[in-house]
Order: sequence, then C-alpha cells, then structure tokens
Amino acid sequence: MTIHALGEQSKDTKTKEQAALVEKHPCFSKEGHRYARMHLPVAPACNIQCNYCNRKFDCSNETRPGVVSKLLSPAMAARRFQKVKQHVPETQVVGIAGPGDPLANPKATLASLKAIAKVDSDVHLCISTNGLALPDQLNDLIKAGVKHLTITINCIDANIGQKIYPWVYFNQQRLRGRLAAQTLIDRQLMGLEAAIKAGMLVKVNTVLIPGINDHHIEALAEELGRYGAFIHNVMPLISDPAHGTYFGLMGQRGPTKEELDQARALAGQSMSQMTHCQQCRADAVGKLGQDIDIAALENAPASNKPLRIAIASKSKLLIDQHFGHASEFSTYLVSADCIDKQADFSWQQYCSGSDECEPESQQKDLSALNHFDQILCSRIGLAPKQELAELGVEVTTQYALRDIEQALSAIQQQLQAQRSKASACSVGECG
Ligand code: CLF
Ligand code: SF4
Repeated sequence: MTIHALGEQSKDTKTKEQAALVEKHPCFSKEGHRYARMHLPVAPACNIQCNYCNRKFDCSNETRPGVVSKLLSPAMAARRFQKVKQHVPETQVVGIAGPGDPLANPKATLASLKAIAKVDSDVHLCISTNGLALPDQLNDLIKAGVKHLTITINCIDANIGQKIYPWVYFNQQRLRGRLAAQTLIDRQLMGLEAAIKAGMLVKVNTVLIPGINDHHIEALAEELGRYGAFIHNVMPLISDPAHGTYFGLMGQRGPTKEELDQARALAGQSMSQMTHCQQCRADAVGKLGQDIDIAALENAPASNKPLRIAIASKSKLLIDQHFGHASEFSTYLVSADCIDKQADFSWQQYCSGSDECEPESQQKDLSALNHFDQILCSRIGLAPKQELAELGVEVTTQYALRDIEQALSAIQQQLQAQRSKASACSVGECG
C-alpha cells in the first residue's frame, strides 16, 4: 500500500497509525478515492467573517458556494447517515464542514459526532474549522473520537489577515482590523500545535487570493511544515459577484490556473500538497467528484430495519402522558410491513410529577433512552427534547391524546408511502 500518493510533493507518513487514518480518507489520500465521505450540515453559525463568504451560502473554507438544501439536527444527521451507509457502504468518513463553523456550534457538532459514533463506531470523524475556537474545544473533539482535522489558515501575517477578515468574535467581543486578524492567527497556530501534539492528522486549507495572500503562500507553507501539518490544500478563491460576498461584489478576482499551480509548487517545497479538492458543499455525500443526490436518497426505500418506538401512556390506550411523568414506556417495533408490541420499558421518571415543570429536578441522564428512534408523548419540555435529539432520538407530540394503534398505523403508512414513492422513482416515473 502506498499511502503517500498525496501529490507530487508527498512525504512519508510518519507512523503506521497515521497510515491507517490516511488510507480510507478520500481527502487526505488520493488513494482514498474508492471511499466516500458524508458531510453533516448541522453547524449554521460562524464566529468570524471572511470576505469570501456570504452566510446564505456554504462555508467557503470547505465548500463551493451553494445553499445547503436543509440544516439537520443531530438526530436527523444520524438518520441520514444510516440511510447513506445502506446505499453507499463505501462511506468511511463523516465530516462537519458548515455551513458555518462547526466549533461555533459546539453543542450540535458534538452531539452529531456522538450520534454518528453510536451508529458506526468505525467511521472516521472529520472536522473542518476556521480554528478560532479550536484551543478551547480540542479536548472535546478528541473525546468524541475526531482524528482528522482541517484548519483554514489563509495567512500568518495580520497585515494580510485584516484584508481577509473584517471581524472576529472572541471573548464576547467583536474585534476588527489587525487585532482581529492577529487573534485569529494566534488561535489557529495554537490549535494546530495542540492538535498535532495530540496525534491528530491535520490538513490546512488556504484560500488563494491574488494580490492579497498569493505572495505569502511559500512562507505560510514553511511555517505549516515546521509545525508538522500533514497536508496543505491551496484552494482557488471563488468570487462570483452573484454569490454576494464582499470580494465578489468588490471585483476581487480568483487565481488563474497558472497562478494556482505556481502557488502549489512553491508551497510544495515545504508541504505535501492536496490537488484533488472538490470544494464541496456542506451537505455533500459520496465519493469525491461523484456526489450523490441526497434528496433522491432520502426518498429511497425505507430500510427493513423497523423503527423502535417508545410511548408515554397512562391509560395504555391513548398517548396521554407528559414525557416527564412517565415511569415506563410501552414499546413497539414498526416497519412498513408490521407493528410488533415489545416489553414495556421501565424508567425513572424525568420530572417530580407535579403539574409544573421544576427545572432543578430535571437533571436526569437520558442516555438510557438512546436505543429508541422515536418517543411519542402528549407533552415534553424543550430541554429534554433537545437532549434526546442530540442522542439521536426524535420526540413527537403530534399524536397527543390519539389512540396508540392509530398513531402507530399512521407511522407505518408513512413508511409504506416512502417505500412506494421510492419504487415509483426507480421505475422511471419521476420528471
Ligand atoms: Fe469533508 Fe473536509 Fe473532512 Fe474531506 S471535504 S470535512 S477533509 S471529509 Fe475534501 Fe471536500 Fe476538499 Fe474539503 S474535497 S472541500 S478537502
Ligand atoms: Fe464563512 Fe466559513 Fe469564513 Fe465562517 S469560516 S465566515 S462560515 S467562510
């Protein structure tokens, strides 16, 4: 196995452990092209502003401009992953790359990573960040099992940086000018050093902006080499005015192919270069250059694997109990073909049982419920609902006070409808 076919300037991989990490990652190794990656669009906010970014579009650090079709909650992300894995079993990498910055959305990012690891503990977890929050969140990423990291570092000179970043939000303050750029650069380098020390495989992305950082790429790559970054990805600025970015509207052009080649050649003297980047969307799925249509996939036949459903019911006939008051759940397996009653699930109720919610009493660990796909109840508070979503469990009150049988049969009909819609598409009735 040649694991260093990363580009003309490849260097030896340092350890066997790294080799295993590189081998199946389509971005870190050209040989990883047999494998697919999946991005989870769970991170809408950002803590900096780049002049090549318009928040209506995906993060330009990792994505070509184009709206994310739909933001996902961690629970939705886990379900999408299950579906993708069934249809694209080569999916070896799950990344979070926007549409904002994953570390500016730490709760959703970490919850999504946890939910994915629960579904498949072997999948490689990958994060792409601007690096501002990295020093604070590195430990959490390591604990979550992230081993592949990308930091977008466009320069290490704040005089250049202030032309790229109009502001940086740090320590509850909006910084501007040179101070903003210096703060970001310091944090990026601090995070880079710590991540490498912790054994992560770190790629650095640099957006090449003619007249702004093109003369600086060689010095930047030298510094990245000194730190021990694994690979460098010099990407061309995309600055179509139609995208509404500051650079696009100001007429800042992107590099020509010759300029890009030259920058990569200069940077390649110090750093292995990635040259096969697709500047993908924050919701991209599939092998690089062969993205699959996620909307079509979401309409694909439901798996035969039944949904595991828990119901909060006092009467055992109706869905008539508040989630917080349930001390046991009726449980069912529901698929397009059958509804099977399972053993009741005993549970230490979440609230004290009084009519009013008492926040201080709501401290229970909900992870024992994480083997259910859905919980049906009459009411639920926002906090447990969010916490369960982060565990990959969807809670719905849409069947409140309805008959259990009717609710389960409505869910089954949805699964049947999904199945027939997908089979109609597969015989060419679409479009
Ligand atoms: Fe995604 Fe980025 Fe991970 Fe790859 S993409 S988070 S490292 S799994 Fe890859 Fe896409 Fe280029 Fe990014 S081709 S934009 S480098
Ligand atoms: Fe946009 Fe990404 Fe820059 Fe944030 S880090 S401003 S989302 S390009």
